[in-house]
Amino acid sequence: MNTNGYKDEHARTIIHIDLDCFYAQVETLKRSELKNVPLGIQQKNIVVTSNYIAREFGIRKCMLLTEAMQLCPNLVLVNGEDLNDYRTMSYKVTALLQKYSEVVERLGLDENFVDVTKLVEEKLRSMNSSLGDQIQSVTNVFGSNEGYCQCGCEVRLKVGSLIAEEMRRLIYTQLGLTSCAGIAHNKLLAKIVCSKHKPNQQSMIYPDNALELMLSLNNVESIPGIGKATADLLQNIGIRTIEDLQNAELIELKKLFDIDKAKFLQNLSYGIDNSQVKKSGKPSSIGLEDSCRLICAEKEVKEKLRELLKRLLLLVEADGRLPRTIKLTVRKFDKLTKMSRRETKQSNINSHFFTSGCVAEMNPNNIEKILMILMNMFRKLVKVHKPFHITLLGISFVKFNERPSYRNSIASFLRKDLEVQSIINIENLISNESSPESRNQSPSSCRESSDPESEPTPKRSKLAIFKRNRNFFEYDTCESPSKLRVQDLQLTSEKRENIQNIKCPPSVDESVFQELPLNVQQEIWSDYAKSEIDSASCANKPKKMKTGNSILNYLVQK
Ligand code: DCP
Ligand code: MG
Repeated sequence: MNTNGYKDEHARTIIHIDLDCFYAQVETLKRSELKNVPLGIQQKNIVVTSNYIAREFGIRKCMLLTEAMQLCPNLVLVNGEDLNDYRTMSYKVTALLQKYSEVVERLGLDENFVDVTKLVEEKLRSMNSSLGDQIQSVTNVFGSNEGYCQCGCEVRLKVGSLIAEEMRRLIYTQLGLTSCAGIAHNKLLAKIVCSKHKPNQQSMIYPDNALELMLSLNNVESIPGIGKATADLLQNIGIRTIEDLQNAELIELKKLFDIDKAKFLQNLSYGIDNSQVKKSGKPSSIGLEDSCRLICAEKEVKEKLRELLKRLLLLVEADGRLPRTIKLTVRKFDKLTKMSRRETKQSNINSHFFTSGCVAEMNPNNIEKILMILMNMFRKLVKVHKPFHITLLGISFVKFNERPSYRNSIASFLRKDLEVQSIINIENLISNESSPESRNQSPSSCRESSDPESEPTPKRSKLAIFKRNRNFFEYDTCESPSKLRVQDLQLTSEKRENIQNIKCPPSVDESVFQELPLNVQQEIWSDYAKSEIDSASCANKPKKMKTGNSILNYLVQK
């Protein structure tokens, strides 16, 4: 077996917990009359999830509302665009799991990995034999091999199963939620096996059935850790199935990925995953930003920043930590080139500004001092004595000190996780939108999109999001002379000859692209061209489109 020299260690015991039809369960807890009806959770024109009664009618996650209603005309719909209750419940679940191990990693809102290796060892020391019967009653065991591994993993996994059962019971009795669990010696297998028996069940896999489990998956994209972008790259060299990836020559994979990623991907196809369960912590930054109509005066900048800062301070208050670095983001619009560019600057900030812990009690002088720091940064980013045009302002706090009284306390943990808002844009954001890919990310250090805390945001069409986030579309109706009109943004006639060169980049939805104004199309195309040049200059690196914070980022099909 080609395992690229990695040893598949069985020393750990990992439990993956996934709540059943999460949003639907939370809504049912609020309204018990929903319990026995087919229930769909609606975001815009999509049913993001449904309870298991509805699933019997063929309703699937992220199905169009019209299609779902055709399948089940009696479907009861509840709007699920406000994620607050889901987020609160999600943190309660994680807090319960932390009773079993300090190593708990959140994945999205309803999944957690728990490394129970230590607990299993403790239990084993205090337990005596006859575990077999207990396991069989509660746990589905995946696979046809009954091989015997010398290292003792089988008994450890049995104890892990008992712990998983207890966890699920606790989640049910304390919070009223049913869940599934997967038990394995690594994260990858735990997550995959978890999905084998649903709902309200648990499944375990012994290491010698890993290959069988991997081969039960339809294609490489079904492997947690391989997203659409990687799957597309693999497909280009003819790798589609798990077997294809297992049998691929490393030299072929190295044409697409660096050597570590190439080995990592191939190992996944064998069920080998040495990545650790990473203890989830607080978000690394809390921020807000707002795409604004054209701002050309310092006074306007200050007012906008004041407004943003006030909102941001409420988020910081809810988070509970004391910020010590502040970052300003501006997007400058160049009237000549009709291009926009984001720039940032950061500065240390006195944590004592925030010690009151409550915005209402915060010394107004401190708010003014923070504003002064921001304006100083702004003047470093923008030559204010010359005409300038700003189309976006953002503030974030990026480093924190723990508030002493909250350190290690459950109360601290249950404070809201704010990174979602931090991902930025008051008007509403897409950067943290959980695509199936990001939900699929899981077990590795080689994630394609890196935020394990990411959670789904209400669904919205890409064009709608784009329109909402960019005020370009509103300029033609605005009356203020300071505001740019659409005509101002159009390409001048001399530049029109370049239009032929503007194409819709691959991965961008052509129909959306065609609806955009020419200047925006041009910006997208040039962002794409630049990302191509960047990646061409990094030989041997994976060719992943670097969209950063550009418009392109809004439109790339994930
Ligand atoms: N979700 C979403 N968009 C998706 C997938 C899920 O908004 N593409 C939301 C709704 C789900 C929640 O995230 O309730 C958790 O996702 P799961 O994939 O775990 O789905 P469920 O928990 O609803 O169902 P299951 O019982 O299959 O786990
Ligand atoms: Mg779930």
